[in-house]
Amino acid sequence: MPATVGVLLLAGGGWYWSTSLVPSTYSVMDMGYADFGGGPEHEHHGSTGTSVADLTGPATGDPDVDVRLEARQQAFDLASGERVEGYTLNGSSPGPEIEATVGDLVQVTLVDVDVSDGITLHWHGVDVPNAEDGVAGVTQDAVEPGEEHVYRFVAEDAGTYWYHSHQVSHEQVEGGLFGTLVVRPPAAAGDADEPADVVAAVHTYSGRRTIGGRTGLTPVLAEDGAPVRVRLVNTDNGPLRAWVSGGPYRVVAVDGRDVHEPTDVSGEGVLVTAGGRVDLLVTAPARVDAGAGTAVVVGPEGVEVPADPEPQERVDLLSYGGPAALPFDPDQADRRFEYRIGRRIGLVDGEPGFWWTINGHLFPDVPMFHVTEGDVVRMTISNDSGGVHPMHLHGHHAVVLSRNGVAATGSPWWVDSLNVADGDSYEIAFLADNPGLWMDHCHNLDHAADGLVAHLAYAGITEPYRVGGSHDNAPE
Ligand SMILES: [Cu+2]
Repeated sequence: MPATVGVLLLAGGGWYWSTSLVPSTYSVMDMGYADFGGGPEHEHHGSTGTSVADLTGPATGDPDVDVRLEARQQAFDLASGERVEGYTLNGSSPGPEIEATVGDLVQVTLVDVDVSDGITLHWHGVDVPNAEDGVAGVTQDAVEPGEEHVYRFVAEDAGTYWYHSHQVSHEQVEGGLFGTLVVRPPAAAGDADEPADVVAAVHTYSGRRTIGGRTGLTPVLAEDGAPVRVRLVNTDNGPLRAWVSGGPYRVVAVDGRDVHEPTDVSGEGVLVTAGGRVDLLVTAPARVDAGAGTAVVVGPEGVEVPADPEPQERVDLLSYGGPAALPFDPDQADRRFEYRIGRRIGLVDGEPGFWWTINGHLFPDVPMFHVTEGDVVRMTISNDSGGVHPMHLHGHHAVVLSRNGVAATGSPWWVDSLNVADGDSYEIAFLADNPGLWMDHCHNLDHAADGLVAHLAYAGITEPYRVGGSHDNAPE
């Protein structure tokens, strides 16, 4: 090969290599390229405007729920006794179950006792004000050992939620730095007619599937014939397939939003998106299996409910339940975005690999979705990457309009976490009603760490935080 050609090739390769590098510290506002979704364009590197740091919950007022969570990196015993290496909150994983009633001011003081990478807490599915969202380098700095951070927000929507670290999240969440949050409607507080209620957070610790940190069976006492609400929370990276034995059941809520006119289900299981929640209403005696030998068994003391084999079919939320009016008109969309997930060979941060792409682009050269407060936004999320991607937009709930061209006909299907299987294409819509800077990423946290991350930015927002930097902020 002539020397000049070799030099040119080397120079070309060097250019690709250097443009793939991720700076050691940067503002996510400067990532990638602006995408205005066909709507009005605005200044998108604004130095004036409202700072993310100022978009807090109520600064004053006595909290109705006041929790202090101390995070440690340690070996600990699961509720079922097995010893694992990971992270705890107040000495256990999952951390404490936080309970609130709609309208409550929730205050959580997060203390990093000895987690050397630093920590945060993200309120998954709770559409909190931006500064309470708990994303290191985006909405706050990571909380370092010896430091604490106070989160304050009003619990506005009843439902099943969870909280987890959003600093080095692919390690910390898998290692157990999470817990659940349940917000109940005011009428339910102390109402004897309300069904019994159990939270079933499914998590795999070092290869051990658990419910509430327990391998095997989790008994829940209930009289024969009593309705029981089982709140499934999928805290793992992959989709959870659950099913019910012992009689028909109903899917009464998805991602913290009630299903309208749910109907009885038999012979079908449910899929819970990674990061997502599905609330089931079962009648005792019943058994809810979450795979790998884990199950919640509901009934009188000592009851045994044989497990049916896992059904082949699963409830299709596209057509389940009855339709209801939406709070906005998706046909009057102000912006339309595409979030097309693929995979190709290339360089990310100088490393050759077979990387996820967004609209054909590799991290960090990915779209920044820009909106203005009040916009009705449509987004098509499609996946041709060979993997499953649980897509999670922070700070908003979106309604599913269609899958693979088939329009939704059931209850409005609201999601904060949507399982997008390989080959699938979903159209969703949401109202841009929560100003700030929000992650819009894959909740298979290993995929996020590999660059399947974009952001939604509102006009007029400024970003004081930096990924990297002196706090080593590393949200993924
Ligand atoms: Cu993914």
